[in-house]
Amino acid sequence: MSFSCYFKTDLIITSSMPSFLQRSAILTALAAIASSSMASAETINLPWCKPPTPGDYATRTAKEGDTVIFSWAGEAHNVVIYPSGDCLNPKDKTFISEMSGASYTFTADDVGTNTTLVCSISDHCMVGQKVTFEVVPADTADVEYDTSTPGCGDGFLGEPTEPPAPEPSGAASWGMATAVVAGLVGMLV
Ligand SMILES: [Cu+2]
Repeated sequence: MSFSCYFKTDLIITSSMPSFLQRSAILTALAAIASSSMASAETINLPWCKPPTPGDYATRTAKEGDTVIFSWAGEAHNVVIYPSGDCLNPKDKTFISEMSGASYTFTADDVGTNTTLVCSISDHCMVGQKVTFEVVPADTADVEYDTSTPGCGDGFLGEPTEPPAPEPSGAASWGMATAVVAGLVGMLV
């Protein structure tokens, strides 16, 4: 009686082990695929000015997880998200910063939308201190970045070469984690 019980338990263990190991192996492989298929996030350094002659920053593309850093010297500016894309309509605005080095990391919620950042000081937005990003998914390959400005110098991609450093932001890592989870769920379904 006791022998038969032991035998039965042994069978259950040996038959359930492989499926557990296979599951782990599949999940590990999926995680690797999800992370390798994601394009790496860019840091977009953008000089931020009131255009010397009225004009807008060209509408440009960024992907989820990318961070844009606005820098300026001298004249006071700020960075505020205007969901309306209209200088005269601040509805649901999000204040980012009034310090040079202001940064914003595009989130999963921004994907498929136009995210417009403006300077809300005086008439700055009205004369063109306003930039719109069309936000594409994090795994988009070959995004063409535009770091031009309407008259205050060209920006560049990569880490800032001098202070101020970007403000700490949890948005980048959160966006990254969301993308990995979303990728895994997509593959499992
Ligand atoms: Cu300004």
